Amino acid sequence: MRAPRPLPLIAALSLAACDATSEPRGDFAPSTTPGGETTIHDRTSQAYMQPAPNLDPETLEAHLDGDLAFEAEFVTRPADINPGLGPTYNNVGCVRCHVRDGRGMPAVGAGPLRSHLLVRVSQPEGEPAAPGGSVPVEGLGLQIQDQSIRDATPEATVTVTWRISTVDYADGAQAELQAPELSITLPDGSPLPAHVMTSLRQPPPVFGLGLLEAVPEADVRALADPDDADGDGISGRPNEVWDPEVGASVLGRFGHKANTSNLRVQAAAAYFNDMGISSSIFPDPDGATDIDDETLDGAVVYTRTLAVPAPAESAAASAGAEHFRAFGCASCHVETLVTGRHEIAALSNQTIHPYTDLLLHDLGEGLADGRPDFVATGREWRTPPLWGIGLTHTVLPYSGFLHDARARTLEEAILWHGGEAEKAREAFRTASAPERQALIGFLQAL
Ligand code: HEC
Ligand code: HEC
Ligand SMILES: [Ca+2]
Ligand SMILES: [Ca+2]
Ligand SMILES: [Ca+2]
Repeated sequence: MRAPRPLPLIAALSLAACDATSEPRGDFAPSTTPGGETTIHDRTSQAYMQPAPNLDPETLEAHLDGDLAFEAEFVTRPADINPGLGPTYNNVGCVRCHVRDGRGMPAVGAGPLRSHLLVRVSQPEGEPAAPGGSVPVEGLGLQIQDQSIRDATPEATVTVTWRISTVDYADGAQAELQAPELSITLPDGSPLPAHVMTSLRQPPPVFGLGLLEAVPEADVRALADPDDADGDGISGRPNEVWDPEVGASVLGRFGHKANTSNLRVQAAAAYFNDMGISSSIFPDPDGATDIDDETLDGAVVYTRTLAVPAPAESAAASAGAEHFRAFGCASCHVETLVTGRHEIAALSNQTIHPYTDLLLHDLGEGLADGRPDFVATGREWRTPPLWGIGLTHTVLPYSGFLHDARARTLEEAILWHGGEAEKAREAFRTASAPERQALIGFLQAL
């Protein structure tokens, strides 16, 4: 049974009242400025790679310098340019994984892990690497580096195979889902010990992130409802993560489990863990660093100041936006946030439409990785932003959705939702084909 929905009627009436020359957008159409004044109009494969149009000349220059840092490819020491790769690593440059500043490519079919994705590891018992954090695995740490420079050995070989299942829509149509199964072999040929917890992760897009960093902490915390006091089945809670610069636990915002506090720590961790590049935040054991703070801050300012693409003009998007709300998607994928003050003026006081609450939600057994990360349980994930998601396959064909890129389409991504999102998924699964199509049309217009 469907709840009565008076709002579409009003929308239809107000549309009917418009004269034929006015905008075809209804009340539910996605905002044309999802990134506030940082919004750009670009629906090409370059859409995620543009500087925010409202940067002052000095910040634009820093952004363009940062672009070079993001594109830099590191090599084995000694070398004149970009030395210090490894000894073990996952890939050689930021943009090698965040392809065109978007996602990476999942392994296609069975085979060795493409080095765009990476595997986090930890074990249940022992001394955490940071207060309240995960416990490193002997010989592997918290992440498997499956590549190495010539004088070193990759930590393991990772192979992905796909387990296929099917879901029936209420109208009899069927969808096929695939989930990754990891097979990990250590250099001596032995399998990973059974107590090691693993989590496959894909790189998320990196545009619009400075805006998410600029949302006041109190506003994020105000969206949390850890005990589901309002009884809508959706809780949502913040991750509390160790910040190595502050030396304290703070709100987590970035990464699939919101296990990182801000973009500076995120970039330093990416340099260190993904490429073996040490910096002032994560130096080598002897205190040496591969890059200086200027390079680190270049990559940081770059990921802070990438523009958000505006949605496509689409008649279908309006009806789909209505379903997005009616199905309960917007309870987690929160449509509107307002940024506070940020050191980059262009990011301050912007009304944005990221479709995220930056909170952790239990999405059920199907998506669970069983690997806790700070406060996040093995079933919890941070709501990812959905702005620009309709451009995913324009930017990189065959890239996937969800934390491990398992979903080949937006439909598959929705069908994997469970736990707190089970009601929303069921609303989608039991909707008519035209309603489902309208919702997908809305997401594709973003
Ligand atoms: C080996 C591939 C790889 C490389 C190289 C890499 N990343 Fe990432 N990046 C990832 C993955 C995977 C995640 C998600 C990590 C997680 O949630 O555990 C991520 C997450 C991020 C995020 C958080 C995005 C969000 O929405 O929460 C930022 C920012 C980021 N990377 C920036 C960088 C920068 C800057 C560099 C270069 C210094 C870089 N990355 C290099 C794979 C990579
Ligand atoms: C209870 C909170 C919640 C609700 C309700 C919810 N989602 Fe999500 N959504 C999430 C989380 C958390 C993830 C990330 C899961 C993962 O990566 O494994 C996600 C992932 C997604 C993704 C993939 C994003 C990406 O970048 O790969 C899409 C698309 C999506 N949701 C759409 C929807 C739609 C459409 C609805 C309504 C039918 C919905 N969601 C309802 C929390 C929610
Ligand atoms: Ca190094
Ligand atoms: Ca490691
Ligand atoms: Ca609630």
